[in-house]
Amino acid sequence: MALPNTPPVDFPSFKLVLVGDGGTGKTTYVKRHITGEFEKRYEPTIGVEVRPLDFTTSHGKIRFYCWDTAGQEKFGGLRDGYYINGQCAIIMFDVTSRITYKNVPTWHRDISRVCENIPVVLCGNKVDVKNRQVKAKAVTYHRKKNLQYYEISAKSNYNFEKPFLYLARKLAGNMDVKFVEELALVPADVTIDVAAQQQIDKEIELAAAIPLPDEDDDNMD
Ligand SMILES: Nc1nc2c(ncn2[C@@H]2O[C@H](COP(=O)(O)OP(=O)(O)O)[C@@H](O)[C@H]2O)c(=O)[nH]1
Ligand SMILES: [Mg+2]
Repeated sequence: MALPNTPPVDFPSFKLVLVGDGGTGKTTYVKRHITGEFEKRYEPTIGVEVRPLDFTTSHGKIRFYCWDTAGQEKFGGLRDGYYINGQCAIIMFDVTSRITYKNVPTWHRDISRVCENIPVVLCGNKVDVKNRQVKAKAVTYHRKKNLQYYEISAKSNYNFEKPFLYLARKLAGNMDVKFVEELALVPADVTIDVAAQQQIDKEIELAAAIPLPDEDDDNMD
């Protein structure tokens, strides 16, 4: 999976499809990785920016070609060409905006329609914002669909590497894979209360052990 006009690399590389409502922070997130910013390519035919994000793992290097829209998602779904040959995906919502979480099932359905059974991470972004609207315990969709969930803050780099590490492990079929080098990230624009957020992360872990209610009253298919 190489980019047009880009020499292929001699280590494993994967197309990563990044989706979610407009304004949730997708572009901000993928721009944090400094080398990806230098090597991005704009694909005018489908109107996407593709950034190669490299990580060094305990099992060698891995590259994610991160596909990011030019804002078309604000006008509805994305064309199939965006998803075709996608090997992994991130669905982003904004914890300060309930509607962006409500739309997660639609994004997941769109991915699943084109990409068969690929690893998907759900990200709740902007956890640096004090007055969040989607509480951690209200986030249950990933449990019904067997996705991984992380709370992140693109602006503070909080948990930046977690989604990529999960996907790298899934794609390698080895949950022992680790990242072994410090990442070059854009310096944080905001700081978060790490202790408070770690408490929330702990609550998410505990909630994961509690069975989900049977009734399906939230319209999530
Ligand atoms: N507070 C906060 N704002 C963010 C964060 N990530 C993105 N934003 C802001 O959200 C807005 C939309 O971000 P953008 O990356 O363009 O979203 P996209 O439409 O999903 O690509 C911008 O004003 C960003 O500065 C974050 O982690 N925290
Ligand atoms: Mg964007």
